[in-house]
Amino acid sequence: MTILDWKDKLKAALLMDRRTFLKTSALGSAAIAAGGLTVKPKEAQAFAYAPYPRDDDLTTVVTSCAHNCGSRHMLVAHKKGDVIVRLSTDDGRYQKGGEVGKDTFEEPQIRACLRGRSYRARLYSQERLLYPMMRVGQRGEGKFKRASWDTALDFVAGKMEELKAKYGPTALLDQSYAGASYGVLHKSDQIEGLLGRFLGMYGCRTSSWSVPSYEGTKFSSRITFGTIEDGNEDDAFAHSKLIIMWGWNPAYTFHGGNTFYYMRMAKQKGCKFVLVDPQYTDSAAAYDAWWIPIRPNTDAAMMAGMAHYIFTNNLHNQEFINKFVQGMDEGTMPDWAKGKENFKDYILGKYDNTPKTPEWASAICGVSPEDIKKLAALYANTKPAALKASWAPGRNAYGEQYNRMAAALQAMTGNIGVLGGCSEGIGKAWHAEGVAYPYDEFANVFYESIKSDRWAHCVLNYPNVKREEIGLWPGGQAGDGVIPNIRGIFWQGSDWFNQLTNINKEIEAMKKLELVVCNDSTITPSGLYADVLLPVSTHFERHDVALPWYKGHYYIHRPKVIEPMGESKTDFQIYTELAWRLGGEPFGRRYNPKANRDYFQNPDEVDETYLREWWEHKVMVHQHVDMSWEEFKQHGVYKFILPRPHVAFQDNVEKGTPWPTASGKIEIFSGQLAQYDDWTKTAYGYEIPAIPKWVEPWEYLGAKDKVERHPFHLISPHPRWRTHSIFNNIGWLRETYSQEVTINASDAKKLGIKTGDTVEVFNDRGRVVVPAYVTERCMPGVLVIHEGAWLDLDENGIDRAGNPDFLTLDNPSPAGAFAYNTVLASIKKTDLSHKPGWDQLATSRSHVFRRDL
Ligand SMILES: Nc1nc2c(c(=O)[nH]1)N[C@H]1C(S)=C(S)[C@@H](COP(=O)(O)OP(=O)(O)OC[C@H]3O[C@@H](n4cnc5c(=O)[nH]c(N)nc54)[C@H](O)[C@@H]3O)O[C@H]1N2
Ligand SMILES: Nc1nc2c(c(=O)[nH]1)N[C@H]1C(S)=C(S)[C@@H](COP(=O)(O)OP(=O)(O)OC[C@H]3O[C@@H](n4cnc5c(=O)[nH]c(N)nc54)[C@H](O)[C@@H]3O)O[C@H]1N2
Ligand code: SF4
Ligand SMILES: [Mo]
Repeated sequence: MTILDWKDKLKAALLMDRRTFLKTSALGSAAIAAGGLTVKPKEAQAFAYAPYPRDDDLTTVVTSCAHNCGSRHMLVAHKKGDVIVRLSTDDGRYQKGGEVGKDTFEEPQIRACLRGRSYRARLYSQERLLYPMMRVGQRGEGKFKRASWDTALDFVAGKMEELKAKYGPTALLDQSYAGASYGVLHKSDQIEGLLGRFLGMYGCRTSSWSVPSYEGTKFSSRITFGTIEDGNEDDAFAHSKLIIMWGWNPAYTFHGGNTFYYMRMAKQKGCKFVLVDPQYTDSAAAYDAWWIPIRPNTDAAMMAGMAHYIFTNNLHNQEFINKFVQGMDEGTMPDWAKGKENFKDYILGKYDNTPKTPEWASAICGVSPEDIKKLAALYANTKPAALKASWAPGRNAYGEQYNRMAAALQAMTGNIGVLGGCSEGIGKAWHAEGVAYPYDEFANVFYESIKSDRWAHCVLNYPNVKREEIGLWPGGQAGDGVIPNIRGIFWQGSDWFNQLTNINKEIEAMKKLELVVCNDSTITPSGLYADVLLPVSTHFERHDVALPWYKGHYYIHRPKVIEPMGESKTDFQIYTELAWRLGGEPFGRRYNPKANRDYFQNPDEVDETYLREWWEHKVMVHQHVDMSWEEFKQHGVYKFILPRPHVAFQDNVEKGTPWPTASGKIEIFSGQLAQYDDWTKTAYGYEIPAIPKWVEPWEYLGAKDKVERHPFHLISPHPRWRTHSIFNNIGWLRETYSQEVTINASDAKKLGIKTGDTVEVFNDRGRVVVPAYVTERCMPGVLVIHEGAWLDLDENGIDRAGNPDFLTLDNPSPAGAFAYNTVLASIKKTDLSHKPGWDQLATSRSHVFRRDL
């Protein structure tokens, strides 16, 4: 069927009575376009009814929003028949004892943000994947043909067998990620996810060990505190007298559902706010913060300057240091390491004759010595004070040094383990019961594991790859030091092709692969590069329980609100069915012990059993919850009332509980790092100092020779209007922003650039085209482009959408940090045009995509 035929059908449909048309149009169009159907798709009624239904015509279902977004808020679906007609959010009445308007300090509402409230537009979007699709054009071209589930799964299973037999147990790369990890059952992610369990059990899996968000920060938390649970719950912020937002913009990038609310409580009680960031953010505006613009990637140097001021003015808390810290100074070094470097002597310049004075730091970070001293004094003298060292400044070359340096400041001022202080770091707080399916010896089995964004390097250079180049995890099951021979990629809950570093290198590596499988509910940029697209039902179309994202102490029930759209299935259904196909009943049952073969058709009962058992055996027993599963399902939300605000390490400080490190102390001097002799045999690959130090990043404004070539430092924070790449295609949100590059007014003036001009931002790795936004809110020498735009290449390989990952570096920072914010680039006006998103092309794109080729 041609597009013309399709248009005729559409015209005819428009003449039908509106209700009948709506029943057949949204999915029907795809069905018609696909032509010659063998399986009758479920009729979907997507859009609004006429007349618009009154509230009492609608059924109300409490559920939650989803994805890797910084929080977990309530959504309330109002539906008629099988259609969600509108979405609302918490208004106080959905918790036990709740009523409309109830919103207390202990139990604030969990109200959705602008993205969550737009979710209906995503659910019913033009880019929604409804049927299995198989590639007919080149990778990246976006030409697919609809296939039956049988054909698609047979193809995938056949290829898996072939690749495993030919290339061994490392041939398939697991690139699942956190798109779906905040539910207890339908999970994606590298460790607990459904894909990892499936490929590991199958006996062919290279896993990806580093997380884009905070691998450097994670390293720092583990090395320093022995745990990533170094966070407070949000309400602790209300007790701070000083909050330093270091590379943190909670007005955009939530790290908890009600953080902003509690920070407002603090403000009302007179808390002072500081922002250390190359940009003046909306958070700074909201709290009237003192803005300290800093050159990107120089945070560890500025913090060293603060430490120098604090030590030399005797503002540190020596009692806290002596009791709880290892290696802060000579007196707190362990006996076995007496001759080794300690932190204070490094700061005072004993080892390199360079005292890390505020003046020394100022030359690197661009902040005046006076401001460094003033902030150091303010932080050391205000009690309690929260230095919230966020992740973005650690998403850099040697980013872990920034977080370790922050931990040193938090420790020397005694702001750890006290209400109103802060030891984050990673900031994971309250412990949730996270997994409802078997998490046993088969979970997270891998044959080799590499640093996630080095896959392209590994594929392009195989077999001439050194283990340290890819961060090879020691002791892989395929043999220690075996370089994985990657021939296929699986994406689940990840749009990593669009989101990892140095996309042009990925495009090259893609050409060498023999199998690319993408499970998603939406057509994504990664999907365009896949061989097989498997349509996944969203969290509105399956049964689960939602978990908070790092902070928050509640569970939200996620019932199946509507039937799965088109022929979509859950990831669990897909991998269970593949397991049966690959290994018959033994594999099928081992993978999903509660399911029979018919799980692919009817998952509801099995899913309910997993969830109920999780609630009854884990939540009710381990967390002493007395609400029954049935009652929970009725309420939709369970909130824990904590006996006191959750503050990390409070027991360590108040009761002397040891930290989970080898020494039982906060390790500013890391015993573990001090003892490695061959770094190439560690996953880090290269040396990491045993104490926090300023280490020059590969690219930054202080790298004189490189700056001559590309004079701007580009950072790429997370957008308010998207969760990474998710929601990029939502018209409502699109109306509120444009993907643009932010540039300082004086820089723009020199280059003749005005707001709205189309510019090219480029370096040796790639080129992107975006409109410019000229402002004083970004410091000179710095450019800002938000991550997550859906790549859209022109015929010369230039990205017209403005995805900064065409410019980022994939070099491995030793501790595993992704170096997203370590980028030098140039900017110039251009005649090329910017494409503000596929949404503008959505209709035509989905016709091309779905038509019968
Ligand atoms: N709306 C929204 N919220 C989200 C997400 C999302 O996609 N959208 N994603 C979630 C996820 S997965 C993550 S990992 C977190 C990320 O959370 P963060 O890492 O905290 O967030 P970013 O937005 O990357 O950056 C925060 C601030 O750091 C600044 N910054 C960048 N580089 C530097 C630097 O070198 N030094 C200093 N001092 N500041 C710097 C930026 O200008 C920005 O204002 O957010 C979560 N929350
Ligand atoms: N330049 C730059 N790039 C960055 C960053 C940066 O700061 N700068 N930040 C990085 C960070 S911190 C992160 S976390 C990554 C995020 O990178 P990704 O995790 O790749 O980003 P998302 O856009 O969240 O993609 C998740 C995908 O999962 C899909 N999905 C959601 N639910 C399900 C489900 O149930 N099943 C399946 N199969 N799929 C589902 C969504 O539709 C979406 O396509 O981006 C990184 N990229
Ligand atoms: S913060 Fe996240 S969970 Fe909350 S409404 Fe926004 S997108 Fe949804
Ligand atoms: Mo992230």
